[in-house]
Amino acid sequence: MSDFSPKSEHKFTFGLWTVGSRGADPFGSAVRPHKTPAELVYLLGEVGAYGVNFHDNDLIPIDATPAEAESIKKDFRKALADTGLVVPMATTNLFSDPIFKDGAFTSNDPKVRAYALQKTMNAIDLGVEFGAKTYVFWGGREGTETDSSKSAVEAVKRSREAMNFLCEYALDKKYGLKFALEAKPNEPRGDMYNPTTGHMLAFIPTLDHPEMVGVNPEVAHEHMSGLNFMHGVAQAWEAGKLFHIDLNDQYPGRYDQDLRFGSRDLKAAFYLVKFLEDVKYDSSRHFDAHAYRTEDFEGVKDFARGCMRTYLILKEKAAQFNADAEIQALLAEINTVDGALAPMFGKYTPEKAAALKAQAFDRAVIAGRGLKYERLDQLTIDILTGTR
Ligand code: GLT
Ligand code: MN
Ligand code: MN
Repeated sequence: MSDFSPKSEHKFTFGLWTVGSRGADPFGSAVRPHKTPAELVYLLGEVGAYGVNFHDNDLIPIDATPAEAESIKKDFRKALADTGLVVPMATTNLFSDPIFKDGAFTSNDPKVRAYALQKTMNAIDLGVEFGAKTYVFWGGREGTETDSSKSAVEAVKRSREAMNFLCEYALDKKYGLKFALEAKPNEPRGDMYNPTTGHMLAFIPTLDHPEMVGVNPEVAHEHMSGLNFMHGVAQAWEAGKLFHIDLNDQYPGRYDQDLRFGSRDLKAAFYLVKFLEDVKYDSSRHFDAHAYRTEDFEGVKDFARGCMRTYLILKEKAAQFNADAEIQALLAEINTVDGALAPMFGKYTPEKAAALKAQAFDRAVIAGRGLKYERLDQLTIDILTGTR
């Protein structure tokens, strides 16, 4: 029997807002009672998570007095010590309070932009106090319903100015933080700026400190756009920018579902896990998802255990795929090596260009070869369904 129990080496983390979600949606109120941050840490300890992440206001309500804040922090710190959970990531809530109704860093109102910077600096201090090494930015309200209201170019400039300011702040304080930008195409705004991981990857090199800024791609957010999530993750990885990842699931073309990891598109989840394991991704595997609204807190534990279990099952399936002789033979056949052509590839030289131009290609013969991808895909299905 395989062991699918989570261990610290897997770096499975959950946000306080994930297991703490009370199941409210735009059509109905909360179905689960409030749990304190400390209670949620004990819940995560019980299911075997490695770490917990938070927004400033998941931990400390926006209107808490300094005394209340201290007491919450004390209980939270004790829960972390009791369970051994760590805080690898923290973030700022720049979307819930009405002040952010038209954005935070991209708001037209300089008072809102200034408040967003102040709130983020305080939240960074709080995250660092609990040991966070990665700081996530999700611009939940950075967008529009009507493009009559804002300049999209100005929004990019304002976003850049805010990120540059906050990078300098973290450097000034010697926090050793990495920033991870999280994209989403829409919801809660009609349209959001920097809507995909690809947009974020294009934005980062325009910053003053691109080396400390990467991405936090989320499965659901790219599936909402109809994109292949693993491809975006691979591009971020190749660029050295995969600092963090939000795992969940999502049907394309729907509202933000935040489903249990792997519960909707098992095949996409398989390719993602296989990718992360093949490249030896070593940061948090953060489940940014919610239990169904039908669940009580026992169901929330089922949900959290399910996220981790599915990941580990798919990790085993990936190892099986890599060890499968027939699959590897097919892959070797597909990835042919042609020694005669090798000298024509790579960095341009006029000689290579001339050699390529002189080369004869038999298009019909080359195109006539079947690639056996049907067989390869069915073998993948056989592995995923446990029939192989
Ligand atoms: C919010 C959002 C998530 C983000 C979180 C970080 S908050 O739940 O839906 O995708 O990662 O701000
Ligand atoms: Mn997320
Ligand atoms: Mn989401």
